[in-house]
Amino acid sequence: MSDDFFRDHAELSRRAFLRAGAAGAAACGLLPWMASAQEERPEALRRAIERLEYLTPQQEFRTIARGNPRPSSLSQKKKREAGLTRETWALEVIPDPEQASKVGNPLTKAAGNALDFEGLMRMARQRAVSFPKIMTCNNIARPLGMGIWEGVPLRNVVWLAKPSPQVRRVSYYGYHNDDPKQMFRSSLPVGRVLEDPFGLPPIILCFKLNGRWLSSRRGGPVRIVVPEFYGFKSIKWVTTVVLTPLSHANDTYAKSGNDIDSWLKTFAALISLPNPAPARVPLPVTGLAQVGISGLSKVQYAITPADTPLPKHDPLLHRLGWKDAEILGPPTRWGGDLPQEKLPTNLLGFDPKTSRPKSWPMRLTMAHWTVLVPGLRPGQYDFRCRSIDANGIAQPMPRPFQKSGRNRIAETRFEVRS
Ligand SMILES: Nc1nc2c(c(=O)[nH]1)N[C@H]1C(S)=C(S)[C@@H](COP(=O)(O)O)O[C@H]1N2
Ligand SMILES: [Mo]
Repeated sequence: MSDDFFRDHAELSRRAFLRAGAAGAAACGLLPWMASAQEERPEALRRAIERLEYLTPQQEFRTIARGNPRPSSLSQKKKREAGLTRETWALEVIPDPEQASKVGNPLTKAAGNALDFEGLMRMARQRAVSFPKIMTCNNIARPLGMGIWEGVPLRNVVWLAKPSPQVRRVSYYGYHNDDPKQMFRSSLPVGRVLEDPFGLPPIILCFKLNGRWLSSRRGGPVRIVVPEFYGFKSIKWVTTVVLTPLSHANDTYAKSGNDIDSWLKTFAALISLPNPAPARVPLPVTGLAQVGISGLSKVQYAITPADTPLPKHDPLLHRLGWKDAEILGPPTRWGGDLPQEKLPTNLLGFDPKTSRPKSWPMRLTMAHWTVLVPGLRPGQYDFRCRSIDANGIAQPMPRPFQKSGRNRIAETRFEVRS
């Protein structure tokens, strides 16, 4: 696990260095985080912070994909045949073949009125929305990537099909090698598709990520993106939307014991910590916090010598001696390989005049955090970090169940050498 952290970290720093060079960036006043705060930081911490990148370039997302072969690995010719290119993509919106159900105007390839990419782009001119969202698999301790997702609200396409008032859920799946056993399906209540509660962004048919066409590996040409859920609701290579009177979920992911109604949780993870670390020297530490549906008020850390017993009768580690880390504000350079390094305009949650977030940290995204740990004597130690959500609840509460989204308190063993 920690090996992965350090490898990711090393790759990030190399790329950041190649792209700008910290000195050059500083000279142009382009430091990634508020320069005034940065100037007051010790050199080592400043360098660790400068290596952080807020948005993840498409090709650096981690991929979770079923399918043999995976749709993204097909040849260009096969992709064209399968409708996995922008020129050949077509979306069907149909009644549920397994239920007695009707749709006023089904969109089908057979009838020649399936929605093609050009049709989607026509809708996009009027209706496209963009929002920041972190993509995380509920079974994995670290987010897969942080992106700005652009698309057309799914409801606009649902309305084209003239749903009957009996529709209760919208279920959808993607290309699966025409093999029913490989189908990976997800679903939502029809109300969530038609209306956005409490300022949530809409469910979208997504065609751009970080300002560029959605790549085949990320589920292009078009995937569903659901802002408030873990990754399994965001179906890639989407081909079919089913309007069903079924009153319950029929997600494929439920079959493997996953809690398919669980919103994104808040949790903290470590990015970098020197290991082995020099003795009696302050140590720069960086990390990220996923900001779930319950927001984020604090990130805390605790360091314990590896051989001391943990407090008794305290399974949630409330009494570990937690100290506050610093949550970093919004970056001034967003990373993510954005075209011209510019955020898309009309980004939900951002001020259109200044292109700055209206609030911070933003729910359903992430924030970086940092701390300079006072020098330690030689030995083995455990570093832990945890989040406190905006309701004041410490990780792993209020929903500690792993299959509802992994949020155990992260721990990393490290060594201090003289
Ligand atoms: N068609 C399809 N969509 C899919 C999947 C899949 O296997 N097939 N995996 C899902 C799961 S479990 C996750 S966590 C996310 C991962 O998205 P990413 O690969 O873009 O990071 O995609 C989701 N969408
Ligand atoms: Mo997943």
